[in-house]
Amino acid sequence: NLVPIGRALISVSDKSGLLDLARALAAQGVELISTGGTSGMLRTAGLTVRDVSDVTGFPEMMDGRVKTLHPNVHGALLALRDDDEHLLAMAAHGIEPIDLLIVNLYPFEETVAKGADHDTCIENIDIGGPAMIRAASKNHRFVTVVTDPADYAGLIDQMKAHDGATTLAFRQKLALAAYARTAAYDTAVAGWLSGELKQPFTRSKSFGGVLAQGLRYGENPHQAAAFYTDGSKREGVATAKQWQGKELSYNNINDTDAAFELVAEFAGAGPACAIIKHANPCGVGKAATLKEAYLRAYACDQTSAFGGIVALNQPLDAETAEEIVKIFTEVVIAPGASDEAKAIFAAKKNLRLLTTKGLPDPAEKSLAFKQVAGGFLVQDRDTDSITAADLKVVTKRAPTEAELADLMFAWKVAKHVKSNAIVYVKDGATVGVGAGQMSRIDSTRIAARKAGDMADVLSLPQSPTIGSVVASDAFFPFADGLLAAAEAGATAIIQPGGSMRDDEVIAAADAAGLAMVFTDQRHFRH
Ligand code: 93A
Repeated sequence: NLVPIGRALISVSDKSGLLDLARALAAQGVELISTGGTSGMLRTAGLTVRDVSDVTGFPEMMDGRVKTLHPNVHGALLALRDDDEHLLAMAAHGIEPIDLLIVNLYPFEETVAKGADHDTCIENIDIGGPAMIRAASKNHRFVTVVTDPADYAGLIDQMKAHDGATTLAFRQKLALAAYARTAAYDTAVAGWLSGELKQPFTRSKSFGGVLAQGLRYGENPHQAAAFYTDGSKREGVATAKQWQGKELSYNNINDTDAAFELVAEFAGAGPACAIIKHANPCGVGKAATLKEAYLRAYACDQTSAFGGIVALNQPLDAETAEEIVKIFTEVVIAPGASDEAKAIFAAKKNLRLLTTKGLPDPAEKSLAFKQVAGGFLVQDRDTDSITAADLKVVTKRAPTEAELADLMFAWKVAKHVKSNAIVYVKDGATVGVGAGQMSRIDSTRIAARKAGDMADVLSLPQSPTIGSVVASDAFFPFADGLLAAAEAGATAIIQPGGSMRDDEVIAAADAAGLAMVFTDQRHFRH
């Protein structure tokens, strides 16, 4: 898979590192072809270079709009070197192969950032550059393409190590970077034009992804919206098969995603179920059967579960389906469903059933985006998890085995609750969830109050938080939150630790006879 480099086309706007690169290529005996500005600079430095107009037989024209857009250039980049017809076409038309393309584009992004006028921005939309980059990238089996001066040194090292050739792995890596570059470039152009025309481009076919479906509306009816897939084919709402019911809405997709990502944390841990409303869990349970897991999740907050989204970590079976249809549920997602279960759902026209081939992998690395005015934030998805061995017991009393199992369960759930998150768990099911509050103590109290409300609904003799354990997604800044949890009847706590007042919080836990463990890991989610 080594391909030697005999001829290179260099056409760069950013001329940094150009001379060193060209000298190194010339020293390897590579023939250089260049566009106007680039060739001028190379010639001034004493290098031998052929003008692209000599290759195309046309002058650069129309203010440089047409320089390299010619079959003698594109044929030279695209021809398959092991295809007889391609070789014959090259011979018939006098096309000489180009093995290396060095291009960086007109500085469109920088021109816009400088506040240039409309016509200047238009003139800085590079056409020939991206065309060549895409051609060379497509043919990376034979052609090497470099789109970033930061890769010049690596290219020269590669050629020195392989007697003037490059490896397929190297060309593949550069081709990926090249397509990412042209994609980002065109996205920048679309973004600028969208601003110029004061028109959003929500429904464009490609928007950092592929248009999967135009949506009736967004979070609210006055917002236009669409659903894009990112090409990753990750198991989840984007790749699920819908069996029945009307089209998913924007909020359905968002909630279904939250539900399935949460229940995926319990892969291999026996049957588990999560019920979601407004992207937060209103109940999560595991049990010996899926039906029991659903009922335990439902029992946490029956009021909120109405019209919710149900996610299961195992294929939907008939007995669970029978339970689910007893109340109004918007969506059920599971890694499969039995024919009997499908038949039970078929009678419920408004219930959507989605099935996948498996569960998403909570440890799979990918990126998460969040928009802010004028830009967006990018971060790794929160893929961290812990085992019991990572926990540090900080109180005099260590958790019992039963408490430990519930603490681990609560911690997994808390990761999927909007901050400030407080989760009470008893015997493998949530009994109180406090989500999205600005103060941790409010989340602690709200969760306990909701648990008390459910005790009334279910005519329980006492609040289910009595004898429960509690997870907090971030440290307790003061002892008050912890004391509120103890007051609600919790006996053990899991939290990251790391507060300035940890000593105070630990002392309060000891005084209340609580067991507390630190995870040294935080799970904010906003
Ligand atoms: O105006 S273009 O889109 N038309 C072309 O045919 C073309 N070919 C290369 N711009 C074109 N380029 C770009 O010119 C390259 O992408 C590079 O950014 C720039 C280098 O021009 P020069 O060598 O004259 O400085």
